[in-house]
Amino acid sequence: MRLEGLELRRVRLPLVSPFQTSFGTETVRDALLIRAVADGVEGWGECVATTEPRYSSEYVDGAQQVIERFLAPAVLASDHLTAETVGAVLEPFVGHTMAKAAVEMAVLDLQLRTTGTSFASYLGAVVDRVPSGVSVGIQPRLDDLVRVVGGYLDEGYVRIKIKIQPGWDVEPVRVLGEAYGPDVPLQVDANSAYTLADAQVFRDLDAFGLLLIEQPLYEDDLRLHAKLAAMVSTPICLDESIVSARAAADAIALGATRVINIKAGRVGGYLEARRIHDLARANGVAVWCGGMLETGIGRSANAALAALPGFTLPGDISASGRFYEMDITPPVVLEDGYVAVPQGPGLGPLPLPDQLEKVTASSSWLARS
Ligand code: SMG
Ligand code: MG
Repeated sequence: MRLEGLELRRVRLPLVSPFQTSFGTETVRDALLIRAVADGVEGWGECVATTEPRYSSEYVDGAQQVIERFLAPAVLASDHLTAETVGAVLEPFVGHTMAKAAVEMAVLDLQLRTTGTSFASYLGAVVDRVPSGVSVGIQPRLDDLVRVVGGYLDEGYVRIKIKIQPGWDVEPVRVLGEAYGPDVPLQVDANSAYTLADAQVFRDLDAFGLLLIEQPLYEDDLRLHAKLAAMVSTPICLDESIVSARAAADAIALGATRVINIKAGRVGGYLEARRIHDLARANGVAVWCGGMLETGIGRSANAALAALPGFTLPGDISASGRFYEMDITPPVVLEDGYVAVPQGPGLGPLPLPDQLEKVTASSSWLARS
């Protein structure tokens, strides 16, 4: 294909409640969307970069700028662009995986819509619905946590993940076990808030039969994750550390991870995400699909990714209502604890123009020159 242009659109969606992690509190999702146009067809991508560079080094203003200055001109200059070649076209630019993933995603959606193919069939999805887990932020008090988790269990979520940080770790897990029993699938996510000197915290968590401990240590320290993994019985799962299939291969070889959280945005796109899935599966490493507070665009695409056979644990693919009063697409909903895998052409439903307009903060058009 030859792209006519790319629209970069910034949207601001207020969250239904503040989302606190070990690195900060989000109250609004400031997201960058990309609309790619060719031959009268459009495709949509969503950048998962956050407002501030706290989850990782990328942030949404920076992602927008690197797209405007470098990535968009590169893909717009290509005469034979396909979703499968975007990665190679953008390869000369180092890093910026979230920005690259958003560009590839828009081109992929456009290609799938042009050929009338669903993302699920393109990927080789093996199920038509995926189990839905929910990520629960750090709460002001333990009784708030019990109440909030109870609400999600009532809604039907099949797995609970709680955010932890030093001082909010063993106690919240113990209290949830007391409130809801040992059978509720539970996992924790530290977002790199600990050091190896905190190993005792994780040894103490071993008593609770958690599904996994997500990203306890620094993003760039596979060696220490391998050390910690050898000290505890609960599986260590890496999120931030896995920025590519190469990083995944290293982490697996080092024994740093028994489970991988796959986020297409973090690893440079859905095609790299599938490569990580394939690699993990070949090595007997379980994967699950992470979330970045996506709108219905990214959320729907994640549901299709999670329908691949190696995704054996529930993902952070919750209903739109977990974060948003009103999504920009028809809402992603929970049915008996599952989210449906979109079956129509493209990555999922298109944004609803009225709802999109309401939350748009700015937009710009980058034309082919
Ligand atoms: O989309 O359900 C979601 C959020 C899941 O906890 C979630 N994501 O480290 O896994 C993670 C965090 C990153 C959130 S960045 C604000
Ligand atoms: Mg995480």
